[in-house]
Formats: sequence, structure tokens, C-alpha cells
Amino acid sequence: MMKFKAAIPRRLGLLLSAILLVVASFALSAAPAAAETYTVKMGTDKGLLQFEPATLTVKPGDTVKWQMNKVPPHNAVFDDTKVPGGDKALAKKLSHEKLTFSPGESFETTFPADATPGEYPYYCQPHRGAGMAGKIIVEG
Ligand SMILES: [Cu+2]
Repeated sequence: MMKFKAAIPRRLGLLLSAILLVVASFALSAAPAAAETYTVKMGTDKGLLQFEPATLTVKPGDTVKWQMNKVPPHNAVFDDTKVPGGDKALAKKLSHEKLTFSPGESFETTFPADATPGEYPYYCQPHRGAGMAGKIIVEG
């Protein structure tokens, strides 16, 4: 191998280095996409007691932003009996119990890079009885 390389003209060696550099930079740009932030409206535009979208699929590292839209107050509490593994501490960490009242008011939850894939159901405490519930699906 070394013998062969030594036989390649210097100029060709430079060309190969340049090609390698281009290939390497393509490999870098093909690295996993940056984490995204998704917005879930609390209360639909039509004034229904629902999260919109009610089901949202994300990847570990992504952030979900819940934004107060209509018919307040709202919050988002993860169901500690239904998150993967029934992890109560995790459910509490992901939850936002503080109520939002003003349009545009928001809170965020970032799903950790090592989040367990699966379904994370949550609900709005004041409107749980009215069926205001949503679900985040974390992809593997
Ligand atoms: Cu609500």
C-alpha cells in the first residue's frame, strides 16, 4: 500500500486529499438533524377544549411547546401511570402544572436524548373531565 501510494504523482495525491475533504464534509452535513420544537395549541381555534394537534410524534431531543390559545385555563400534566415504565419522577419532570390564562402564554418540555421511545399521554387538569387530553409519541 505504501509502495503504491509513493508511486502516485504528487499532484494526484493532492487531488485525492481534496476529494476526501469534500466527502468528509458531506458526511458531516448528513449528521442527525438539529432538534426541533413543535407547538401544541391549548384550546382549538374554534374554541374546543382540546389540544391541537392532540397526537404529536417527536424524536428524543425535540422540544414540545404548549401554547395557550383559547378557553383557558390550561396546563399539561403527564399521566404517571401511562408514561413508559410508569416512571412517576419522569412524568412529573415533563409536566407543567402551572395554569396558563393569557393567549400566547406557553411552556416547554424537552424530551431528553435518552428518552424511552413510546407513548406519553397527558391531560389538562381543569378540563380532564371534558376529555382534554393529548399524547406525545417519542420515536426510537
Ligand atoms: Cu384545559
